[in-house]
Amino acid sequence: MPAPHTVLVTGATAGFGKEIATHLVKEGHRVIATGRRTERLTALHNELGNALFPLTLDMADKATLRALPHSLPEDWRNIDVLINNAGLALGVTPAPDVNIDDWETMISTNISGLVEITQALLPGMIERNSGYVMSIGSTAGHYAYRGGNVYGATKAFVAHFMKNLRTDLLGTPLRVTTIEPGLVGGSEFSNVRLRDDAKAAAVYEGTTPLMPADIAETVSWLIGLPAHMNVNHLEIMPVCQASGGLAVTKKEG
Ligand code: NDP
Ligand code: 8X3
Repeated sequence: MPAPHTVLVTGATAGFGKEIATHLVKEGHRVIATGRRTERLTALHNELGNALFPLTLDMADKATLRALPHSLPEDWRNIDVLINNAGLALGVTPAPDVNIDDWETMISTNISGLVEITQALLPGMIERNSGYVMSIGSTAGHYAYRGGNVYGATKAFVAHFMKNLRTDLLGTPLRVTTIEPGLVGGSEFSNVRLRDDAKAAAVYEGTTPLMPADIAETVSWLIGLPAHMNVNHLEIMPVCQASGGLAVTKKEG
């Protein structure tokens, strides 16, 4: 895939997505930046200029997702790279006490929205014989932890959907990758999840977490790899993090 590319980044109003969009525009790519918060997309457009196309898009809006890319201006329709980044965790409440609406929101955003937009863009990529689908999974999709319940399961879905997609696309030049980060600060992820800014800040206290710029750098590196190379999945943690082993409960006395 020769540069520059047309890249669609979901969830570009904050965190990883905003950093990825900014990084890629500065590298000379054209970026469609999406999210629900229009004012943030407008600000990004004002900052980065016409190499960025702001598109207000709710990942729960299936009809709009299905109409892509034909609903875009003609010179933005040939999308080379899809970055499935939009997503969220809501709560760390153990399953019996959880608000089921939070589970539904995570499923509709992290799974349903992701599969809708991916399917909508694949025919064009196949027709042009060129394309890259990259999704942001999570270490939470591999390692179970208390309160991770549906969030972790949505990310396990993302990783496996991407593996199956790659199998379906074998014989085409399309590339498929899941990036699976661990602890990343500098985004709104924990503020959204914990609904409490002080608790969110405490998650990162005393750590040197990954930052959105690290994820953007990784995305850029992946896009620039030779066309015959496919990284299937890439797990990334900060040095201060490792998996924690299994839990055991013991009888008292
Ligand atoms: P942020 O909360 O900072 O950003 C999330 C982005 O997703 C926002 O731009 C938000 O836009 C968008 N989004 C959420 N819901 C919707 C929706 N219904 N429709 C459209 N856009 C939506 O989080 P991060 O940048 O940290 O997270 C980005 C991705 O990385 C997520 O998928 C997350 O699960 C994953 N991840 C995060 C890690 C971390 O530690 N931070 C680690 C591993 C993975 P808006 O609200 O404007 O719609
Ligand atoms: C975010 C990483 O460990 O907070 O996906 O679930 S974690």
